[in-house]
Amino acid sequence: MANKRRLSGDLEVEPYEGPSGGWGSVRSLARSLTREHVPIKGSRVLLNQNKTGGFMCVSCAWAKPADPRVFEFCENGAKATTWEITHKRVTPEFFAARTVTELESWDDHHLEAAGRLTHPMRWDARTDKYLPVSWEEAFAEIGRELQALHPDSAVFYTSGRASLEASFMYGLFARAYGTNNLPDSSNMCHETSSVALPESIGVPVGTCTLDDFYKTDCIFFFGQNVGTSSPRMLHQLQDAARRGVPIITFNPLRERGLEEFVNPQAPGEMLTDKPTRISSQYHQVRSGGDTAAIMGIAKALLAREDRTDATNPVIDWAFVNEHTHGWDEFAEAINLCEWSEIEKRCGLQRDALEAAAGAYAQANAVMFIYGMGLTQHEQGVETVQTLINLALMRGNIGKPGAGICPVRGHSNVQGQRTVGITEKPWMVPADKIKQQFGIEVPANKGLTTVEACAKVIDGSVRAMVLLGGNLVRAVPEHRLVEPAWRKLRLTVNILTKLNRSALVHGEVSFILPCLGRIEFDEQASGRQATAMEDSTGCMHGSRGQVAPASPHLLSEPRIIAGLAKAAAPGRSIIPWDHWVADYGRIRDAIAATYPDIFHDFNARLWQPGGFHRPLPARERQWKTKTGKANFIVPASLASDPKTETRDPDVVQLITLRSNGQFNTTIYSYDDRFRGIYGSRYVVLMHPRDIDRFGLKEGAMVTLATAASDGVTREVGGFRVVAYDIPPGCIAGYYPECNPLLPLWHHEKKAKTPAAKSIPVRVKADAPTA
Ligand SMILES: Nc1nc2c(c(=O)[nH]1)N[C@H]1C(S)=C(S)[C@@H](COP(=O)(O)OP(=O)(O)OC[C@H]3O[C@@H](n4cnc5c(=O)[nH]c(N)nc54)[C@H](O)[C@@H]3O)O[C@H]1N2
Ligand SMILES: Nc1nc2c(c(=O)[nH]1)N[C@H]1C(S)=C(S)[C@@H](COP(=O)(O)OP(=O)(O)OC[C@H]3O[C@@H](n4cnc5c(=O)[nH]c(N)nc54)[C@H](O)[C@@H]3O)O[C@H]1N2
Ligand SMILES: [Mo]
Repeated sequence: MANKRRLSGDLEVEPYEGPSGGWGSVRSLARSLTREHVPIKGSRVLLNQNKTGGFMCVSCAWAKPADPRVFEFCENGAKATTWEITHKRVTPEFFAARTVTELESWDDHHLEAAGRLTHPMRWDARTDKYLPVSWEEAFAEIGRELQALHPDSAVFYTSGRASLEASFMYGLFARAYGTNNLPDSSNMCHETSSVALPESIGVPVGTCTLDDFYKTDCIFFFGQNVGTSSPRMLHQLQDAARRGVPIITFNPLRERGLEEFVNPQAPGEMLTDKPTRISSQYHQVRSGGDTAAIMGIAKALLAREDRTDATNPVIDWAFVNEHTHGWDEFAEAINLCEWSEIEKRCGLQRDALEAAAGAYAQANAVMFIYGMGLTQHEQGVETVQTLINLALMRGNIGKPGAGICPVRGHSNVQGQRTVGITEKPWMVPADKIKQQFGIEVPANKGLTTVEACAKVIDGSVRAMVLLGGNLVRAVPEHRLVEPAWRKLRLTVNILTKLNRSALVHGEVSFILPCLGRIEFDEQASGRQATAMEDSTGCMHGSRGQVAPASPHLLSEPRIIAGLAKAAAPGRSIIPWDHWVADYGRIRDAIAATYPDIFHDFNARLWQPGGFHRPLPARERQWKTKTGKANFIVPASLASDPKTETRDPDVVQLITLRSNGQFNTTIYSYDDRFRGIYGSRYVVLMHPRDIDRFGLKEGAMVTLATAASDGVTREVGGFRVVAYDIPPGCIAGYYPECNPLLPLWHHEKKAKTPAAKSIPVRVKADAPTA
């Protein structure tokens, strides 16, 4: 699949042979600075990115070191910064010139590229336009609308960017109003981890910190695209690789960031352009084949154990005996797995899995890193738990250089859960909330994202309040969700930029524009800071750096206070305005509610490198039902048993992010590391499948979901691109492929949409004359 090919007017494909990082990322950064018209100021702001006293990146949640580099940001973090501090504006005049129906024809890129929202707006039915409204009127009307509804028919969604302070207030507001309907982006993301990890090891988050990268002997890397999704981690991976640490990767696609890296901040490296290899073994597992692959590695380990003498065991018996529960059942399950079945399910050969087991057996301290490739499957919880089983076999939880490391997405998605954004009332300290804030936490469980969509479709949800994000685009089943969304009574979008969720609106609809994290946030007591938790359970403070995009913007805490006072008056004893005047008071309230994690919050926030939450599993204390770390036997070797089919015409569609996007924010139509330029309407396919389906590269195809529930799910206009991907698996981009994802195709327990394995058929489009 060599060489540059032009496959249509827009689409060009040229396999990317370079490393991740390197000159390519410097050029890409320069382009985004120019495009957003922020050359000088932008580059100064970047110096304060992810530094103590500076601001925390609005892109991914990867850990921020205590001793940062001069430039502690990556190409994608810089893109996110320039995207937020752009000089382009979406003003009342912008809206006056266009109806909402007209704006609906704009794509995701053009909507956000129009710039920052400047004024609160209310949709006007007569003209089909958003018209300016005062903040007071907006709060009062939203308050009246919400008060007229049953609280459980309103949903309060959060995207994972909102700060600890805003998230804490938002959770209290929803509960004071009377509902636990607090889904968040995590419901589409690492909710799988939030369910899997507590059952296995008694903590809801990963156990690794940055320090472990410097002590580890081996890294297993499953289903995470580091070069695009968390590029700053490449520094730690590069350091490990240079020490000779094996990095063993499982991913259906050969992602460049997992192959080679040149540190764009190391002048020597840039001059010689000599990349560091990242993965030492690369296993192109079939989508959904990870449980089988991990069971194969476990089987190979057990076989080694049988061959070695008792003085040098492969299994860490001391750990297994003292710290774990369920070994016998797990060992029996391993013995019952046939190699032929394992190979068929994961598409990898036995000797490949034995090689992975060999590296594992030789390493003393091993880290297990994973992302959406494991979580977004029907049985993702079991896959994650099987991975933990593998870690437990050699005592790799709770020792330096070892542990489990789910790589979280949004910059504070982990923290939101920590401070009470959850639909599960038993996850919050109801007694403390009652006592301190006079709020009765409703007893009934609220809605997850998928459940909320189902209830929008059946009409029982009437109001959607979105604290950030672009829910209409991010969820599955667009064809059913969008028309139902338009029948909502109330939609409220608290946003920085215009997106589709503000256009697909209810009878009463508001856009409430807020400050971004990079902007100064002035309140009565002066300039405010906020806090967030990174992927390694570490809290950091963040201070704005630039003047707000418009004088009419309010901060998220202030907007939440406005909504709470209007929609839930007298339902709490929270002094909302007093809190907003000084966010330190919100942090004191967080500390009083969650003292184990946040004691002395204000004092500790500005320590270099932040402060870590306590994690009992790191100390080998197991807060599980058995009081031990649990081996949990997966029910099936397949990660997607329900939708698996023997029909050879049905392939598994993986929905991917490109290097030119942050979720539904589409910076550009290019995906440099995959060599795809100019269009996102592509489907990556193995050449054998292209032949088998009688297609040619560049052919236009329609994808149709293979499901027999009477709903037609089709998207056309994709160009076929020949790609190194396992036969039987194809890949396309999220969110363009989301109409193909049935709402019911989700993780069994966690309800995370199974976006990495959608069963589809490929049909050639009739050639246009
Ligand atoms: N630039 C950028 N950064 C981001 C984001 C972004 O959109 N753009 N999004 C943020 C968010 S919210 C999140 S959650 C994270 C997401 O970051 P990731 O976890 O990296 O998510 P994806 O890019 O969706 O896909 C992950 C990888 O899983 C692989 N994969 C797919 N199916 C399987 C499978 O069955 N098994 C295995 N082993 N691998 C599989 C894919 O090939 C891909 O490389 O990134 C965050 N950071
Ligand atoms: N098929 C498929 N679907 C997926 C996924 C997948 O891999 N495949 N991934 C899932 C995952 S992991 C996630 S996390 C979700 C993402 O779902 P969301 O978090 O809902 O979506 P984003 O695209 O991150 O939201 C972007 C919007 O956030 C707003 N915004 C940006 N900054 C701020 C801010 O500071 N404050 C406020 N209030 N608003 C702000 C902007 O207006 C922007 O338009 O999508 C999920 N959907
Ligand atoms: Mo995510």
